[in-house]
Amino acid sequence: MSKRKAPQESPNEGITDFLTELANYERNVNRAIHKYNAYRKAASVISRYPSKIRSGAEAKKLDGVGAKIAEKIDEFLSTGKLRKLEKIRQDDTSASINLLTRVTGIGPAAARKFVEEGIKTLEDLRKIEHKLTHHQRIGLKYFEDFEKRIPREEMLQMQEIVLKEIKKLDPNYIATVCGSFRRGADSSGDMDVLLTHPSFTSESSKQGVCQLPDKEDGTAYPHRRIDIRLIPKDQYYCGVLYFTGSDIFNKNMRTHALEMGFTINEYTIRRLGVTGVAGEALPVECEKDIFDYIQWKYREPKDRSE
Ligand code: DCP
Ligand code: MN
Ligand code: MG
Repeated sequence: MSKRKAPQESPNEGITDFLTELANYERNVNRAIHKYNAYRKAASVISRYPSKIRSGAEAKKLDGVGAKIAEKIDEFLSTGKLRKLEKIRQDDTSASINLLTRVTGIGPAAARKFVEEGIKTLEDLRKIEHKLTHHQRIGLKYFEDFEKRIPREEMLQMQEIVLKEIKKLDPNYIATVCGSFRRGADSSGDMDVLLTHPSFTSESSKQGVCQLPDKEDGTAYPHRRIDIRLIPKDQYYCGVLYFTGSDIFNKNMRTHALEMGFTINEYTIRRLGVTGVAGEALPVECEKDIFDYIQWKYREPKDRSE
């Protein structure tokens, strides 16, 4: 998974930027996932609003913008900043936790633990490399490269190479590049590859690095992050659906599923009994099967931003 979201062109970029910063703060520092989701949702709906927002009240008409966020928008529009964010930025612990979570493989819990141990910078991390997981070590080594977005053109080249290598290992592999790439994004934070094989029954996940051969003018490409997940065949399409996202789309789809009496996760779709207990995993042969169970019209990956 990637930590950098694609920048979105919008007349309300100032607002969506501060909402995203608040969202990350809630997730990384407070581990308040509901607040994180609320800010993300508000940022997402505002980023698609076509005209410049003039007041909190105007924003509040949008689904996902409540009174508290409207108030912050008013403060931002009249003063050009937010006191809450200014304070957060000045707080040493928050700033350190935020920095460390930018290393892939370091989540909010690990970041807090490091900071409490006095490990606050990338330099500090390098000194305790032996204590890091393999994933974290890769994240630290390629910190700058991994923050760069990957243009679609490069994703296409990487896809060709990765799929060819996989087929070479065994032509029976089934692989799909999911994530923002599958949704048609112009650029991606990483490459999310889902892999299955008719004979595989247990899941595993690997963090890889790839670098395209140098460009014709001799300059080198940055190192890119590849998330490869091996998934049992019977769970493959629930995995493809989940890892195609977006995360907001996934959340909406799950909410609808619950209303229809189903529970969906990255592995299975199951029917909920009257007592709320989930039954056996239902058979799934393609993504559309999952939409059909919950009586939702099929949506192409490019139409799954929310
Ligand atoms: N996902 C999710 N909930 C999360 C994290 C991920 O539903 N908390 C799903 C939806 C994402 C997919 O996994 O689309 C891949 O995760 P990424 O973080 O790689 O997100 P994207 O590929 O969508 O964006 P990016 O281009 O930034 O990598
Ligand atoms: Mn990813
Ligand atoms: Mg991705």
